[in-house]
Amino acid sequence: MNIERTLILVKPDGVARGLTGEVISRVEHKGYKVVALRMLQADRALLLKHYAEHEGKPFLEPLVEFMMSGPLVALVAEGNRVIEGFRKLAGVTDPTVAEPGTIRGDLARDQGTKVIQNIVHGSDSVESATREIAIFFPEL
Ligand code: DAT
Ligand code: MG
Repeated sequence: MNIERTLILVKPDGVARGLTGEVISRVEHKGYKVVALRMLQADRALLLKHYAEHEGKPFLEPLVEFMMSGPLVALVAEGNRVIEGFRKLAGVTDPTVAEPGTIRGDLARDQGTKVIQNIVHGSDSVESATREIAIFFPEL
Protein backbone atom coordinates (compact mmCIF):
# COMPACT_ATOMS: atom_id res chain seq x y z
CA MET A 1 0.00 0.00 0.00
CA ASN A 2 1.15 3.52 -0.71
CA ILE A 3 -1.57 5.63 0.89
CA GLU A 4 -0.63 9.29 0.86
CA ARG A 5 -2.18 12.57 1.93
CA THR A 6 -1.88 15.84 0.05
CA LEU A 7 -2.76 19.45 0.82
CA ILE A 8 -5.11 21.04 -1.66
CA LEU A 9 -6.01 24.74 -1.58
CA VAL A 10 -8.86 26.29 -3.51
CA LYS A 11 -7.25 29.71 -3.94
CA PRO A 12 -9.16 33.01 -3.55
CA ASP A 13 -9.88 33.16 -7.31
CA GLY A 14 -11.51 29.73 -7.17
CA VAL A 15 -13.56 30.54 -4.07
CA ALA A 16 -14.64 33.95 -5.45
CA ARG A 17 -15.78 32.35 -8.69
CA GLY A 18 -17.81 29.69 -6.89
CA LEU A 19 -15.59 26.81 -8.00
CA THR A 20 -14.98 25.21 -4.60
CA GLY A 21 -17.59 22.53 -5.20
CA GLU A 22 -16.27 21.84 -8.70
CA VAL A 23 -12.74 21.27 -7.35
CA ILE A 24 -13.92 19.03 -4.51
CA SER A 25 -16.15 17.18 -6.95
CA ARG A 26 -13.24 16.40 -9.25
CA VAL A 27 -11.17 15.15 -6.30
CA GLU A 28 -14.00 12.93 -5.09
CA HIS A 29 -14.99 11.71 -8.56
CA LYS A 30 -11.40 10.64 -9.15
CA GLY A 31 -11.82 8.45 -6.07
CA TYR A 32 -9.78 10.28 -3.46
CA LYS A 33 -11.14 10.72 0.02
CA VAL A 34 -11.50 14.17 1.59
CA VAL A 35 -10.34 13.72 5.19
CA ALA A 36 -10.19 17.37 6.35
CA LEU A 37 -11.71 20.62 5.12
CA ARG A 38 -11.78 24.25 6.26
CA MET A 39 -12.35 27.75 4.92
CA LEU A 40 -10.02 30.44 6.19
CA GLN A 41 -8.63 33.89 5.59
CA ALA A 42 -4.88 33.31 5.38
CA ASP A 43 -2.47 35.87 6.84
CA ARG A 44 1.01 36.82 5.65
CA ALA A 45 2.86 34.73 8.25
CA LEU A 46 0.99 31.56 7.33
CA LEU A 47 1.53 32.15 3.60
CA LEU A 48 5.24 32.90 3.93
CA LYS A 49 5.59 29.61 5.78
CA HIS A 50 3.56 27.75 3.16
CA TYR A 51 5.51 29.29 0.25
CA ALA A 52 8.96 29.20 1.93
CA GLU A 53 10.44 27.46 -1.13
CA HIS A 54 9.71 30.59 -3.22
CA GLU A 55 11.63 32.98 -0.96
CA GLY A 56 13.53 35.53 -3.08
CA LYS A 57 11.45 34.97 -6.23
CA PRO A 58 9.89 38.06 -7.86
CA PHE A 59 6.38 36.62 -7.78
CA LEU A 60 6.40 35.82 -4.03
CA GLU A 61 5.00 39.18 -2.87
CA PRO A 62 2.23 39.28 -5.53
CA LEU A 63 1.52 35.64 -4.70
CA VAL A 64 1.12 36.38 -0.98
CA GLU A 65 -1.07 39.45 -1.73
CA PHE A 66 -3.25 37.36 -4.04
CA MET A 67 -3.57 34.56 -1.50
CA MET A 68 -4.68 37.12 1.14
CA SER A 69 -7.20 38.77 -1.20
CA GLY A 70 -10.10 36.63 0.00
CA PRO A 71 -10.99 33.42 1.76
CA LEU A 72 -9.50 30.14 0.63
CA VAL A 73 -10.55 26.57 1.20
CA ALA A 74 -7.98 24.07 2.44
CA LEU A 75 -8.51 20.36 2.28
CA VAL A 76 -6.58 17.18 2.79
CA ALA A 77 -7.20 14.39 0.30
CA GLU A 78 -6.11 10.82 0.84
CA GLY A 79 -5.45 7.87 -1.43
CA ASN A 80 -2.80 5.83 -3.17
CA ARG A 81 -0.47 8.22 -5.06
CA VAL A 82 -2.82 11.15 -4.39
CA ILE A 83 0.06 13.66 -4.50
CA GLU A 84 0.92 12.86 -8.10
CA GLY A 85 -2.72 12.22 -8.94
CA PHE A 86 -3.95 15.62 -7.80
CA ARG A 87 -1.11 17.39 -9.63
CA LYS A 88 -2.35 15.66 -12.80
CA LEU A 89 -5.94 16.70 -12.07
CA ALA A 90 -4.76 20.31 -11.50
CA GLY A 91 -2.67 20.57 -14.67
CA VAL A 92 0.52 22.58 -15.12
CA THR A 93 1.11 25.92 -13.38
CA ASP A 94 0.36 28.18 -16.39
CA PRO A 95 -3.37 27.94 -17.12
CA THR A 96 -2.93 29.06 -20.73
CA VAL A 97 -1.07 25.86 -21.54
CA ALA A 98 -2.63 23.55 -18.95
CA GLU A 99 -4.38 20.73 -20.78
CA PRO A 100 -8.13 20.95 -21.28
CA GLY A 101 -9.63 18.37 -18.93
CA THR A 102 -7.55 19.62 -16.02
CA ILE A 103 -8.79 22.04 -13.35
CA ARG A 104 -6.44 24.81 -14.48
CA GLY A 105 -6.91 24.02 -18.17
CA ASP A 106 -10.70 24.07 -17.94
CA LEU A 107 -11.33 26.77 -15.33
CA ALA A 108 -8.47 29.32 -15.43
CA ARG A 109 -6.75 31.62 -17.91
CA ASP A 110 -4.09 34.33 -18.00
CA GLN A 111 -5.54 37.39 -16.24
CA GLY A 112 -2.56 39.62 -17.05
CA THR A 113 -1.60 39.84 -13.35
CA LYS A 114 1.91 39.76 -11.83
CA VAL A 115 1.19 36.42 -10.29
CA ILE A 116 -0.40 33.50 -12.09
CA GLN A 117 -3.91 32.87 -10.78
CA ASN A 118 -4.68 29.20 -11.25
CA ILE A 119 -7.50 28.13 -8.90
CA VAL A 120 -5.69 25.44 -6.92
CA HIS A 121 -2.57 24.46 -5.02
CA GLY A 122 -1.46 20.86 -4.61
CA SER A 123 1.54 19.56 -2.66
CA ASP A 124 4.37 18.38 -4.93
CA SER A 125 6.03 15.66 -2.80
CA VAL A 126 5.56 13.60 0.34
CA GLU A 127 7.84 16.01 2.22
CA SER A 128 5.91 19.09 1.04
CA ALA A 129 2.58 17.44 1.83
CA THR A 130 3.63 16.63 5.40
CA ARG A 131 4.96 20.15 5.93
CA GLU A 132 1.97 21.91 4.33
CA ILE A 133 -0.70 19.79 6.05
CA ALA A 134 0.88 20.69 9.41
CA ILE A 135 0.58 24.40 8.54
CA PHE A 136 -3.12 24.31 7.62
CA PHE A 137 -4.25 21.46 9.87
CA PRO A 138 -2.02 21.43 12.96
CA GLU A 139 -4.54 19.14 14.65
CA LEU A 140 -3.95 16.30 12.16
P1 DAT B 1 2.53 25.11 -8.62
O1 DAT B 1 1.38 25.83 -7.95
O2 DAT B 1 2.13 24.58 -9.96
O3 DAT B 1 3.19 24.07 -7.74
P2 DAT B 1 4.82 26.82 -8.04
O4 DAT B 1 4.91 26.11 -6.74
O5 DAT B 1 6.05 26.87 -8.89
O6 DAT B 1 3.63 26.23 -8.94
O7 DAT B 1 4.38 28.33 -7.79
C1 DAT B 1 3.40 28.67 -6.83
C2 DAT B 1 2.39 29.62 -7.47
O8 DAT B 1 3.05 30.85 -7.82
C3 DAT B 1 1.81 29.10 -8.79
O9 DAT B 1 0.68 28.28 -8.60
C4 DAT B 1 1.48 30.37 -9.51
C5 DAT B 1 2.57 31.33 -9.07
N1 DAT B 1 3.71 31.37 -10.00
C6 DAT B 1 4.62 30.39 -10.21
N2 DAT B 1 5.56 30.75 -11.11
C7 DAT B 1 5.22 32.01 -11.49
C8 DAT B 1 5.79 32.95 -12.41
N3 DAT B 1 6.90 32.67 -13.11
N4 DAT B 1 5.18 34.15 -12.56
C9 DAT B 1 4.07 34.45 -11.85
N5 DAT B 1 3.48 33.63 -10.97
C10 DAT B 1 4.05 32.41 -10.78
MG1 MG C 1 4.18 24.38 -5.93
